[in-house]
Amino acid sequence: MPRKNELVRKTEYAKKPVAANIDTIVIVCAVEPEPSLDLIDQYIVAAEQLPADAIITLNKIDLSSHESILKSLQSKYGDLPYPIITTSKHTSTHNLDTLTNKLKNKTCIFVGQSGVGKSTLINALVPNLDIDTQKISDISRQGRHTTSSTTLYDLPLGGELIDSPGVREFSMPKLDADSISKGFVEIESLRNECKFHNCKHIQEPKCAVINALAENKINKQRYESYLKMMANIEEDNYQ
Ligand SMILES: Nc1nc2c(ncn2[C@@H]2O[C@H](COP(=O)(O)OP(=O)(O)OP(=O)(O)O)[C@@H](O)[C@H]2O)c(=O)[nH]1
Ligand SMILES: [Mg+2]
Ligand SMILES: [Zn+2]
Repeated sequence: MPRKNELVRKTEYAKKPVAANIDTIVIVCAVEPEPSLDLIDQYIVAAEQLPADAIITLNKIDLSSHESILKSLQSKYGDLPYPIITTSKHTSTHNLDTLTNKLKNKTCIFVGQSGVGKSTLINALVPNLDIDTQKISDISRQGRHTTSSTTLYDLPLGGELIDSPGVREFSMPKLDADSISKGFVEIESLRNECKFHNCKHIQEPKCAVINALAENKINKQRYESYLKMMANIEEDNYQ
């Protein structure tokens, strides 16, 4: 059947479609294992490219130290069009209604590091489900890659939730500079103010993004993620 979009992951040997016809990417982070901010930015770029909405959930907020992690997420993403929803399996109804409202009648994929609680959240949202979940390792404090395949479940109120295996890093297939900058909406929104229409916002003169950065109007970590992703394409081009 024709697909309106396709989320693709790059493995060592091939491009691998993960899911198709996605409306929303739910980027699940947790207090533990601690979020990888680079990974969140990569998923946001993927969402903008599909295109699909992105929601960030900070799970396990029953754990102490959740405040500083929430603060850092808010300072990085608070001004961007990606809602941040806090959740926890230990405060039974905690924000699950808010999440359900955003997900209903949509096809949503849950993505993120292993052990953040993707499967646990889906178990809580879909009655009578019993997807396998597993405690994170006591030693490494990382997940154990419990979910090994991508599976779609129906949401009772309408819509579909897709559980996916946790990733160490999400490797997107090679992207061109244009797709990367489109994935950083705050950078893209300044493009028309740069001197050069094809500005890459790296070292060009009269670049509105570099100016905005100096005035703290763009988050520095986001800009650094942007540079890292841009550097990867440059490297690929040389190979
Ligand atoms: N304290 C706490 N633990 C949670 C919460 N949500 C999930 N967990 C625990 O975190 C561990 C990992 O949860 P999973 O649902 O298996 O995580 P996952 O993201 O599906 O992991 P993979 O399938 O490996 O990608 C389990 O022991 C869960 O019980 C939460 O809100 N609070
Ligand atoms: Mg899982
Ligand atoms: Zn620029």
